[in-house]
Amino acid sequence: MPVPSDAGVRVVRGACPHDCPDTCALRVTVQDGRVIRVQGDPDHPPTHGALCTKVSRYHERTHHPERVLHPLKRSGPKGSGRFERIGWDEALDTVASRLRAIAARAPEAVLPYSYAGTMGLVQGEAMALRVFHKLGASLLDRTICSSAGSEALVATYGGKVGMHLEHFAESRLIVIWGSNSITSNLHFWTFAQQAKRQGAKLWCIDPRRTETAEKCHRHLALLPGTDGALALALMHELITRGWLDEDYIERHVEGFDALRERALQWPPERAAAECGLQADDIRELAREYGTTQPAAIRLNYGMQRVAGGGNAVRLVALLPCLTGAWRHRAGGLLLSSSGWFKGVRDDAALYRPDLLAGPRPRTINMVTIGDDLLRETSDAFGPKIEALVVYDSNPVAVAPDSARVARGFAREDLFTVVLEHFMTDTADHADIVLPATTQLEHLDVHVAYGHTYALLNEPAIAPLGEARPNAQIFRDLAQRLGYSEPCFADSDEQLARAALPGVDFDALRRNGWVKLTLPDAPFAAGGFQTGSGKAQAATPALGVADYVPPAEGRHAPLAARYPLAMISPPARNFLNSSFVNVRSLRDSEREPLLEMHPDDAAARGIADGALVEVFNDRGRYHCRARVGERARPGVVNGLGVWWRKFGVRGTNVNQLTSQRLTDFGRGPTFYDCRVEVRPA
Ligand SMILES: Nc1nc2c(c(=O)[nH]1)N[C@H]1C(S)=C(S)[C@@H](COP(=O)(O)OP(=O)(O)OC[C@H]3O[C@@H](n4cnc5c(=O)[nH]c(N)nc54)[C@H](O)[C@@H]3O)O[C@H]1N2
Ligand SMILES: Nc1nc2c(c(=O)[nH]1)N[C@H]1C(S)=C(S)[C@@H](COP(=O)(O)OP(=O)(O)OC[C@H]3O[C@@H](n4cnc5c(=O)[nH]c(N)nc54)[C@H](O)[C@@H]3O)O[C@H]1N2
Ligand SMILES: [Mo]
Repeated sequence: MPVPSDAGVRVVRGACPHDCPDTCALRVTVQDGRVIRVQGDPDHPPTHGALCTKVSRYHERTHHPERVLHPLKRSGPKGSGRFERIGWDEALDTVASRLRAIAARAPEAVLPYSYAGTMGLVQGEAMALRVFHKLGASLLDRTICSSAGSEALVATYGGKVGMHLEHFAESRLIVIWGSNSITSNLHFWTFAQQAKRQGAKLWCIDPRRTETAEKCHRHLALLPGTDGALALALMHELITRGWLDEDYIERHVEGFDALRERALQWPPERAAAECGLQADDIRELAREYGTTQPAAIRLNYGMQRVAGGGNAVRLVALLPCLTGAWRHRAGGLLLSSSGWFKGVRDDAALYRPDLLAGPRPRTINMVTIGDDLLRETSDAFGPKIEALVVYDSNPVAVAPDSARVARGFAREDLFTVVLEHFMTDTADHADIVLPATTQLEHLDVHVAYGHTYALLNEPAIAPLGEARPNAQIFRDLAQRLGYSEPCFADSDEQLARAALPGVDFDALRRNGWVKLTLPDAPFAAGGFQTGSGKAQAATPALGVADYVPPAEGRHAPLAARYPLAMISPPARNFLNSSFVNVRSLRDSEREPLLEMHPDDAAARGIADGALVEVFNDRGRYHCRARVGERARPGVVNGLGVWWRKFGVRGTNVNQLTSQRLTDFGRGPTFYDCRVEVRPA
């Protein structure tokens, strides 16, 4: 892949690499080897020429004075952040020899840890998984975000599929459920606004009064983790008022009788008590949802990070099947569109699971890294984790129960390699830091989970300093490990072509993006991706979808000592823990905050702006109280995800969250967390 020349001003086609449903098409302006502007592609329908504040500052991140631009080796105690510069040869030789020595005894003692720092198919897992498969390293269950909802959606529709983003513009009723769209799905919000201007009614279901909730006509601020009860009460009303599409149910829904029986146990009064809502508001939403067509639901992952998150997604996903909303292209539901790409991808060609020789290695869940790094060798667990290779992730900041995570990363006997752009909380704990390129410096291809376009990202500038693309770092490592299969020599362009055999690569090169060819109203006549072609309300293996209350809800014994529920949703100017170190964006967020309702604050003698201690049995976290109506009574909002080292006392909100897993998908329960607050 030739790197473009440095002279003059050029505009290069790119794609936003971040973990966000929008996956924007970019136009990157380069002058004299520097990126001077990053803009949204006006021709790409979902992007519509607009970018979020963060990504329009992407060049500030790439050309940041604190970029890690050379390999580093630790020269102080773990976590001290003291490092010295070394060359690539020394760095790669050290990593290869340590991994080889450990793998010779116990390959599963090596663990890769990665998530979606980049969503690119080339710089994400392609070469990395080939290397770890060949090494026989432990497998990683990549569950930290969406696996509860994803598995639940697959259980219901047979795939991670839903409405087309663009069709929300034609909906008459939109329910925005567990999503702060203006913060985390801005390009959906554009279409919702279009619908609103044409008279559509917008409802928002979110414990927090977000900027999105403020702009909807109605906001139901339910207690976290109670969405399943609300969905059942809506069904109760649809059933008892006769707002069902009996014909659609008869032909295209499996297990409705069992579901009906469940829903009849949830009159609005019962759900109102469980959810902390008014029964009349539930009735009103049910009436509007049951009598308006086309009606659309934008569900997002915010509501599935609780003990019953999977069942809640099953229940909500069944609503449009009961009213026949799917008959219209502007009706139905969107949680994820990523399953639509199945037909054009070839994951086996990319990730080469065939390189896994011998017995299948054990799987470690990334959510429980806090506990797992502290485990000794045992029959049940297998070998103690001796080496960790982290890329595209910042687990010391983003994983739950972070006091334990930090303790694990501080182990002197753990060999830790971190591929990064910056000295994050995780990189501070590395033995070897390897400098990685950013999206502006490497080639990649992308699919999306909030729309149905594949995208290409061309490198805009040459790698800065001695940074290398992830794929190249793993190629270099494979060579030092003596791996001679031809797949370890594949170039980035070969990987890009192998990733998406169903997409015309030359068209991607010409336009920057290609739209998938899909039916307009995918389930108008059923045709779900399940075995039977029906949406599944109940299956023999899973039983009927049901409400599973939060593990740390109001009725949990823990609630006596910790009377407040805490959620920790994304801050608008950060993306998880990315961008926290970009000055202009951090200045907009100012400092770590806990939003509290005035009643809860007054009861504890806490004034707006006071320093508070938020605590539970897992730890304590200090931040500023922001007293106001964004928080509902009984719920506090600790906006995420700050770097610990920018925190008041070197911690962040994950000091409080638990490693407990969801009912589906072995996912995290970040928003199922009880705390108490006192003035610090
Ligand atoms: N600016 C910005 N954009 C982002 C991100 C970011 O950090 N910052 N993160 C990205 C990532 S990783 C993802 S996964 C996507 C999706 O990101 P998500 O993490 O799903 O974020 P949101 O869509 O904002 O949804 C969170 C919303 O759900 C609400 N919520 C919390 N608990 C509950 C509950 O029990 N029930 C209901 N109904 N609502 C609840 C929160 O208050 C919040 O407003 O967005 C991506 N986009
Ligand atoms: N309390 C709380 N915790 C949360 C959440 C929450 O809402 N509340 N959200 C959760 C969710 S939804 C998610 S998805 C996870 C996200 O957790 P992570 O996937 O760890 O996301 P980030 O914090 O953005 O960290 C990504 C890191 O990858 C690096 N990176 C980016 N591109 C590249 C690259 O090309 N190469 C290399 N080597 N590195 C790169 C970035 O510099 C950054 O430090 O966090 C979860 N944690
Ligand atoms: Mo996420």
